[in-house]
Amino acid sequence: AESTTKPLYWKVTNPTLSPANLQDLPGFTRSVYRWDHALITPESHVFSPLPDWVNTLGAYLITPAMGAHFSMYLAKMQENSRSGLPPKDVERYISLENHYPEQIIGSTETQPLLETPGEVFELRKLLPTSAPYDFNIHIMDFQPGEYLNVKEVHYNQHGLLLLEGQGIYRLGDSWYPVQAGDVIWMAPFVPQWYAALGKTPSRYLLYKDVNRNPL
Ligand code: UGY
Ligand code: MN
Repeated sequence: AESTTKPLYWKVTNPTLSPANLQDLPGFTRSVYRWDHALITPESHVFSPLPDWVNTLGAYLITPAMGAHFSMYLAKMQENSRSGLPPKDVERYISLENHYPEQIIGSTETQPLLETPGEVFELRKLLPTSAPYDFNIHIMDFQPGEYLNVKEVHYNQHGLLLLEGQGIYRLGDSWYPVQAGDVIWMAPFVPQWYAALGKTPSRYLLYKDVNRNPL
């Protein structure tokens, strides 16, 4: 069991770079905001009431104001909370004539494992891959020590939420230690690479725009 009182000089006896130390250092954050990527870590999350939602606090972590073409946010809901409809004057997705996306309800565990040629991570998709859907949400699992073989550079954008584990994320020329709870925005063509580290598996959730001609 975790003791509630910390030993004397515990910051000295813990490695300087242990997350517990860094979290507690006044004014320090691992968050960064660059033109082609952002890392938004939990100590930077700012919650406020979500417009059009009932009894819900939200933290917008990725929005078009930073260069993204989508938004991603955390919503803290309780029993008496209700979600809001999308704003009327905002087209959320690029629709295709005669193709209609349906409401999808499911869970990660019931989605099949998909082929990932040349890669070792496990992949599940939460949405159908058919034409009506102009994005997908991937769930990617890495065992400790596993990493992306492709040093990806591609036209798609990403919004990432690290659900479990820890590792190193390369974004452009920067290398970021990341842990569960961290959020990343990746602009089109930003070089990206992940290696899962530590003793526990990594799992992340990934928004990716697909199925539309980028021209
Ligand atoms: O599908 C993808 O683009 C995914 N492998 N990218 C990523 O994990 N950064
Ligand atoms: Mn990618």
